[in-house]
Amino acid sequence: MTPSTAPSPVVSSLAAHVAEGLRRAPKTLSSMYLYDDAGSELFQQIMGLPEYYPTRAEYGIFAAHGPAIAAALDPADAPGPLALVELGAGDGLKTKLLLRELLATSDDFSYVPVDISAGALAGLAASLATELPGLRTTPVATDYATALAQLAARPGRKAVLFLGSNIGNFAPTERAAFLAQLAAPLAAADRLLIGFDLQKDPRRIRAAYDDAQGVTAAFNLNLLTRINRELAADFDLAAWQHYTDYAPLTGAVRSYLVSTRAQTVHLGALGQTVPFAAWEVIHTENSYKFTPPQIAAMAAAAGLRVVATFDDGDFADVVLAR
Ligand code: AVJ
Repeated sequence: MTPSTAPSPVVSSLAAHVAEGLRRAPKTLSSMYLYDDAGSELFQQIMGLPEYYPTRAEYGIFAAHGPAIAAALDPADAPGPLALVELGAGDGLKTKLLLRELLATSDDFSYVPVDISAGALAGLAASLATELPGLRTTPVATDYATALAQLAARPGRKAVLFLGSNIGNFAPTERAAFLAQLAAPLAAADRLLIGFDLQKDPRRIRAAYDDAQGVTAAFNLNLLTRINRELAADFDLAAWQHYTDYAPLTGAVRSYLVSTRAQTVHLGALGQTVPFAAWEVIHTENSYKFTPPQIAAMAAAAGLRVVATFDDGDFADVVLAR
């Protein structure tokens, strides 16, 4: 197979990551790799599902409190141009509410959407060009690690958005480290807005990750399709299932790909053969749910103070500062 374009850093890290993750016990793959262009499209569909409440909850919070959120991100007395940097921007549907607000109230601001999916970013840039033609937009297609390094090097006032409970993907130790890295480059007038999905009826949470139409299953299974394509592997999609559970004691939703029979998978690009026992799983995603006291404790541990909280009982958007 002759690739038509040079592999991006994200693709070559897929190879290293899969090689390592499938040697672990339990076998584990990072949810970061769920978002190839097909995966990003499936996630768009997930956001519209009746069971998947977080996107609608956060959209509702932005629709109800747009002016107050904008004011918390862009304090009236703060000098200089503002860059709104969004990690994991996706389709930007919720963010557009804030962008409209800031365009009306802020005299000099620009938008820097960061996403791992170039396809999702291109769609976002195109929709912004028609819907908010006055907005200066600089999309960046990269992963969080690179985005954090760029953030630290960026001069000028900034407000960082990390919406949609993307923070729930981190295991607790990684989460604390990530928050500390987000906090480090913040100056006094800079802000950080994080969306946290809250602990609630466990059945509602579980249903959000195991929808009746099977879109979430397709999203998770797409990881195997991606590995087949990009790493010349031979996962038999008919022998894998999506499974997810919610543990109220830890707040963790965990998603898995389950091998429905004993099988051996070849990863051509890695020269690696991986055996799976019947019903062995690959852990593919964490989606942690939080309580308000946990959120306060995490912020404090990262050296951040809470500027404002917008909480509808299902979801909380928290504005933080150093
Ligand atoms: C985009 C990471 C916030 O964990 O809720 C949705 C991804 N996975 N359904 C989440 C997801 C399965 C989503 N985040």
